[in-house]
Amino acid sequence: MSRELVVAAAQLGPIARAETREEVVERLLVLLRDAAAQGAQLVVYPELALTTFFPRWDLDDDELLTFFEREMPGVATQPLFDEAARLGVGFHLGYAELTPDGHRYNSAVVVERDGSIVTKYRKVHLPGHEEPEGWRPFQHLERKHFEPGPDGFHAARAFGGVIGVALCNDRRWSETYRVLGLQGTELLMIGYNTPLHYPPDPEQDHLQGFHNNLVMASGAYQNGMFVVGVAKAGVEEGVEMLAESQIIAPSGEVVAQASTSGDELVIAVCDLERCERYTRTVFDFRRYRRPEMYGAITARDVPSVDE
Ligand code: CDT
Repeated sequence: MSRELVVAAAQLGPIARAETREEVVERLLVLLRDAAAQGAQLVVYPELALTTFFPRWDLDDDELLTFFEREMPGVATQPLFDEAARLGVGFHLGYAELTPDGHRYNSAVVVERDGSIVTKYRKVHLPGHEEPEGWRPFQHLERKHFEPGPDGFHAARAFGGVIGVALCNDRRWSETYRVLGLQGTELLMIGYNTPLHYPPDPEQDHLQGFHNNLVMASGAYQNGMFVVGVAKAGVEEGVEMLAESQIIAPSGEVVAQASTSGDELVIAVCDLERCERYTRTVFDFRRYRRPEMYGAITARDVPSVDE
């Protein structure tokens, strides 16, 4: 028996600071129609897919808020929702969310093939720094511009399986995959914006692609799930961003990968039944896990080895 879902990772090339929402949505629509023509049932766009990666600047409140969505869908994004429903294709969309009471989150929604929102996720692990640091060639002010997501990781039933969402830096933390794996997640979507240059330790620069695959492939294998990693890539406002969008099977193998750093579809048939090959065998959580041994993972203070 198989349970096949055709998934398209819709990698985006750079988005300019001055690019309008309407212009970006037009690019998203081109990818959506192309994906639908190739049989995709789910199109996964990256993190902050409607704007440039604005945390690279220290912005005043007026300009900062121009990068946020007050509604989802809103006027500019409604055409994407309408066209996806018309085509019978679902999608994942990362965006900056401004709530009615003024909270700012780095968020994503997953929309089913009938146009209904299945789940909304607010990024848990915010990387970078709280205040501008003049020595950096560019900033990474996610910790200034966003609040950490308060809702945690929640799997949802959709697309004939169990899906989960994480965003960018979340993919470097094994807890992300395990918390979702424990809920039975079969397909995890992870949009990312990853500069190739890491100012605190440039020795890591040449390893960005290696680390990207390392964490997502390990997470896929150790939790028996498909992982769809989708980049906003290319040279965006002078900063080179990692491409290498990829779809990874529960075996940890890459089944499809981007070969450019621009707008590109990466498509794979994901048979969600393949997850059980791992979750019923080597990673049968109920049978083999020893949670009573893992208290340090959720304890706030852990005694050091000398205490
Ligand atoms: N967007 C995002 O989370 N990017 C980070 C960059 C490295 S930390 C400054 C990432 O983990 O890819």
